Amino acid sequence: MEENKEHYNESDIQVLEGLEAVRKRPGMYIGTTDVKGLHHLVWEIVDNAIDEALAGYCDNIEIIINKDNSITVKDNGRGIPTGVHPKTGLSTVETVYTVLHAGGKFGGGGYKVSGGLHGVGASVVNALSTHVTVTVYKDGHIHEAKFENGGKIVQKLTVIGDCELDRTGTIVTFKPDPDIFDTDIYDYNTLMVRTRELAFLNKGLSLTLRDDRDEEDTTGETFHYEGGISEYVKYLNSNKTPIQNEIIHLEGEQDGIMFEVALQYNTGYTDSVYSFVNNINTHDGGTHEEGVRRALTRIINSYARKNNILKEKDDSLSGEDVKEGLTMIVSCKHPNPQFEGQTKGRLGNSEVRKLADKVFAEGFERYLLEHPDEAKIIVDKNMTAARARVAAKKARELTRRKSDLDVINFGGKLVDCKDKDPIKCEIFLVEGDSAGGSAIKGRDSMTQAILPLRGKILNVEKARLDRALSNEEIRTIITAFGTGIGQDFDLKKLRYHKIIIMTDADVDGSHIRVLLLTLFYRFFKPIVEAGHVYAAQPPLFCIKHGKTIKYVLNEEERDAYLATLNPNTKYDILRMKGLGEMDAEELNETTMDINTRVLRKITVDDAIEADAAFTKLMGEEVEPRRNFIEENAVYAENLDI
Ligand code: 28F
Repeated sequence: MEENKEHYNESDIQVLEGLEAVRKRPGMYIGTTDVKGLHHLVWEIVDNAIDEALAGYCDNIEIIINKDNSITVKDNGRGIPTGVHPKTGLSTVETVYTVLHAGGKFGGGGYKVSGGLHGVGASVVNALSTHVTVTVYKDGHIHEAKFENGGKIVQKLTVIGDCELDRTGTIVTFKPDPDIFDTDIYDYNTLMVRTRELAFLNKGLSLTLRDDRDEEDTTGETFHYEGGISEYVKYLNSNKTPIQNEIIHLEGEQDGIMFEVALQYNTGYTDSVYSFVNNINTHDGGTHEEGVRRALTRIINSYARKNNILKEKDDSLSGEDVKEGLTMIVSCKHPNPQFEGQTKGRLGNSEVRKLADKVFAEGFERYLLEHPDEAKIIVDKNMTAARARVAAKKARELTRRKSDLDVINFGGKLVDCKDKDPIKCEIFLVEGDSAGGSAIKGRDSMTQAILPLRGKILNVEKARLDRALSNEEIRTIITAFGTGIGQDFDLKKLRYHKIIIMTDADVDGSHIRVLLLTLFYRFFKPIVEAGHVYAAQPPLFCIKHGKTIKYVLNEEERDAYLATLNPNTKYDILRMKGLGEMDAEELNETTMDINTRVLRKITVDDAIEADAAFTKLMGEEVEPRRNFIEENAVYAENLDI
């Protein structure tokens, strides 16, 4: 200890202990150390650049994925201050990059308006990286500091050159530590989707993403939206048919709280409403969203009554009725947001409800008065939705009564399993009768239920709830799941914890799978979100080799297996045609047996992207659907069971 004192002073030790704590428990600071955590590091750095933009000093941010999967972020802001920080005695650059929570504790003036879920900043990125370089252009000089090995400074902030006096900004390069993260490979699409979202949410700001691992990417993609969230709505409605010409965009400010909302109705039946606070998606809504929804319902009702569209005897339109076909983005920038709920995905500040209500009510009422034709189209749509709601309620009651009576007895379609413990039970939704037959014979009757799908699955993207509920296949699925639907939905009642879609590995199979996923996503979203939905992966090839039979999923696996065989053996490769051609034993062994099968978990990492993907795939446009391929964003990850 005595010796150390010659090299380290008190604050050095505190710094090292702080960064060491981050390395010991990275999850506490960035949530996870999987691929999600890896990407999280990028946003921690980008957020600092966005704060500089929100402060009004930066309008251009670049993100570069370097060849070695390190990341460079550049901005044209004022540059991190280079002088000595009064509280630490270190340069401000070093302070920001080594002192935990420096942004909050040491930051004077202004407020952090952006910031990820954890908002832990640059020092955490430094702690979890093998190399970090910070370059600041400021006061005619280029300043640089370097850190290695989890945030240890190896080059104090030094002037390494000169630049034009008016050139300012910050450049940060970091390489995530492979000892910390499960993977060190960045996914372009993941970074692109969020980069684009940040551009939508911060109008006027240019964000460029470039992938230097890709020889062909020389310029990168630049995202810049003068219209901000209006353009987000336009993007989300791009494969839908809007029923208004314009996008309504309203904004207001009070006591440093900025609130804005953009919306446009379309001919569809689902709603796409997303809300954000300080650029963070508030999945569970909150006061900003509530204020808007309340005002929307109130203003539409009063307009409909005043214009005698709703008669005195008619019931008022409900919140459900006015959201059908609504695409809306709500965005709030708040200096002191209170995030509530288990996942902190809900805004709690009550003053925002009032502000949102006021801004929305005034602006929307004026819009309806100034656009009588469109007002009529909107209210007519709401009225139709109300009638459908009543019809759907009746249909739902039918399914419910059926499920209450007897789950085994619905048309003899479902072949249920004996065990009743949902955790152990699986249901296979099987394409076609013949595969259904093999699956019934080949299953483990204790835990595996089979539901053969005979008829066509209705495309729920193009049908309202009441019509969907009159579809036989859909009714059977709802009854089998046991959860109910719509307002009655209850995840706890799910009868099978694995819902396995078993379709052929061809285009028709993909189509059926997408129809089912659309149904699940639109009507049973919590089931998908909770990770209960899987796709079975029937093999594409069967390799017979002497007495050995090997099934493989794709060409790569086939070639890899063949490479292991003695080149002098005479083997047979059979291309498997379809589930229906396998007998019960084969189907069991290749696709159903929990010991040998490979399942793919269907995940919804990004609800907004999944929403856009389903609209594209299943909406009016034919072309995107035809182009549907396996590698869709909706099937985010592989999972072996
Ligand atoms: C590539 C990542 O990190 N950009 C940043 C600034 C600008 C200032 C600043 C940052 C002051 C007290 C902390 C400049 N001039 N991009 C970035 N640009 N941080 S980070 O200040 C740091 C705070 O403690 C800045 C005047 N005020 C602020």
